[in-house]
Amino acid sequence: MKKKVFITGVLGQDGANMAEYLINNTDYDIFGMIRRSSNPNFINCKSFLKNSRFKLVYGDLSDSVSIDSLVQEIQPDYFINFGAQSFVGCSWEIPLQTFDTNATGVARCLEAIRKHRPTCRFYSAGSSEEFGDVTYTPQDISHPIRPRSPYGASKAAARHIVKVYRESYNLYAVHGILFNHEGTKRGEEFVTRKITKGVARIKKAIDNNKAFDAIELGNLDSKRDWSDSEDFIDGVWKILNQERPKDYVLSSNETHSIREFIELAFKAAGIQGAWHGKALSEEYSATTEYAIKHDLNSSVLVKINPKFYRPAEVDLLLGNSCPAREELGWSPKTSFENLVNKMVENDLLCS
Ligand code: GDR
Repeated sequence: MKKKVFITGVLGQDGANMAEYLINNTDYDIFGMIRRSSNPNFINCKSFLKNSRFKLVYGDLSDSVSIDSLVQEIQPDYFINFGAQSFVGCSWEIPLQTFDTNATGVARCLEAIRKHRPTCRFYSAGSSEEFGDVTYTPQDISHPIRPRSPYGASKAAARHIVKVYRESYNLYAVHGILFNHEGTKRGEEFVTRKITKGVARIKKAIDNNKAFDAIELGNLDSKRDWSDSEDFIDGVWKILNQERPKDYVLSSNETHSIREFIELAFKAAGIQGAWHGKALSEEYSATTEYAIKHDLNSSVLVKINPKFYRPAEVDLLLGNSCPAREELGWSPKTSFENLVNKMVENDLLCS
């Protein structure tokens, strides 16, 4: 009988990339869970939505009845939980919903598996946000849990409950610690996509001799370890298919600032810029030469808006994914520069 994979969060970046990966690399049947919404966005699923091996099902991580029934009915061989309130910045505004979906939601999944399908392999999407205000660099799987946001705390709680169920009930349940991962399916509120969409908007305006507004961002000082989501999906699948369950870190093992991302993104669109000013007055502007050549009214490309600052920040993330590389034979293929170029090219085409 064909194996069955149940994926939550299938409309999001990672869920859609995982469904696409499994359609292309296995003959398994895929069940993608979506929440009831009057206006669902299927843009990330367009390549497989009509595939005969893919089926959409309704459910909600906050509703144990739905999770329980779905596991009982489908009897999945793999349960991959990418459903989440995944936006750190918003987690201070909706801390309880964040915790309920990201932590209690994981307990609901594990309970359903324990009761109805204990042989099912479970993946919990953990995050480098669990490390928070880091005590050493690079961060590996043994780094202490020191979250700085309700989001980070919710993912840390999920990690604990996965361990408890794995050890108490002998389930194949793993919690992968994934550092930042981006791509052309990335949500527009995350800083990378906000930048690449903004660059494409500004480039289009310049090409059409129109005025444009600068991209407004918050803290430019934080540093992140960015990879391509598609590379991570292969790593997640390898984590799920070991002989024995074990948690791993997935990361690029490089760190870059938001400023570096901005510089590369404008460069990819052929726009030359430079930094001016400090703190809240800092701006990234087109160089004088570029502004004259393109007859720009305003040359400001990026400016600071304090509303995008967070109540507490994770300043530096840099992962150590050597164990995943050595033990799983996994490694990321896309470099930081190629990731930025790919995202900008995609947004230039779509703008
Ligand atoms: P992050 O990603 O919080 O690292 O979590 P995000 O892209 O939201 O922020 C990265 C850094 O950029 C700074 N920043 C801004 N961020 C956003 N979103 N918007 C802005 O305007 C802006 N200006 C500056 C942030 O302060 C932060 O330092 C991501 C998510 O995908 C999580 O779900 C995942 O678990 C972790 O990565 C690993």
